[in-house]
Amino acid sequence: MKFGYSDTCLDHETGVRHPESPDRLRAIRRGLADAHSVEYVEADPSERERIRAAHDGEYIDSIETFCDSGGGNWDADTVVSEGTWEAALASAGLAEWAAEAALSGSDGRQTPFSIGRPPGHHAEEDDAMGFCFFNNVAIAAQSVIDSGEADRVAIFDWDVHHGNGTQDIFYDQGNVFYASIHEDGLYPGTGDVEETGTGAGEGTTMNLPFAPGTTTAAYLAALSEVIGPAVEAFDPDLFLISAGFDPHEHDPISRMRVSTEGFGCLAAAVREIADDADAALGFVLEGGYGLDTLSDSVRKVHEVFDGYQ
Ligand code: OKS
Ligand code: ZN
Repeated sequence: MKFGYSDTCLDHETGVRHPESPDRLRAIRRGLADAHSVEYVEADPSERERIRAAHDGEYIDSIETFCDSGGGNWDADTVVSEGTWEAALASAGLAEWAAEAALSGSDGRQTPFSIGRPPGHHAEEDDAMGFCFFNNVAIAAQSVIDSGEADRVAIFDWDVHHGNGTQDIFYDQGNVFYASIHEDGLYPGTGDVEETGTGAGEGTTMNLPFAPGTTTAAYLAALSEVIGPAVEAFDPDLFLISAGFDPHEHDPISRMRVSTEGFGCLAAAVREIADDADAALGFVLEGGYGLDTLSDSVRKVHEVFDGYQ
């Protein structure tokens, strides 16, 4: 696979006991070190204009000012350092790259995977939360729509947490479909089955909250029976995966039970959906906090595309 990566994403410092650490990216790269066909692409950071595709201008300014002042706690979970501003722009830029690379992927059709941090799916139009500042996947989706590279984008979020930010940003839009499987009762508490969109977006949001302890098999059944048919009916040009690895059975902050092999199965399932929908496919990293489980699982996704060794 082609991995979007930038050292600048390491400059978002969260402190010694924070699970969303720069070591996550180092672990992923270590895990891929002896795999074939790994290519790293350092995409440009997002332009402020592109961040505006998903965020309020005053909010963007307030993040910049907070970083310039040295940072601190935005909320109890969401920590800012001086390097957060550049890292957040880099992370959004990598997601934009993934969307664009997927859509222009006639050259060998290498599936792009953006491994940026900070993650994005909790970030609202005008607020940071849950370790997220800019909603990387939303910026990527709206940017390729704004540029005319895509008319319709589907997003499937397999992170263990509900992507409240992504859902809200697109809640009233008919050109972006958002589907999430998440652990019921976990942070941030949104993502009820009854949240289905509004106005032009009615029916373009789909939430499947699953009980703690759910295994890979249930995820695969949901993909083949519910999410796959809905994505195919939506008929997107681009299918983006908000790929969090925190539903892993050994992740420290969730109780879901997807195995390392299981993430390979999820990757194969979304590839099949993209193929059936005739849509380009790209992955964008969200959460995942066990360093070994994260790196093993990303490697497993890579192997589904580029062969087992
Ligand atoms: C509440 C716990 C905060 C959890 C943040 C979740 C981050 C994440 N004190 N989102 O996908 O992985
Ligand atoms: Zn998560």
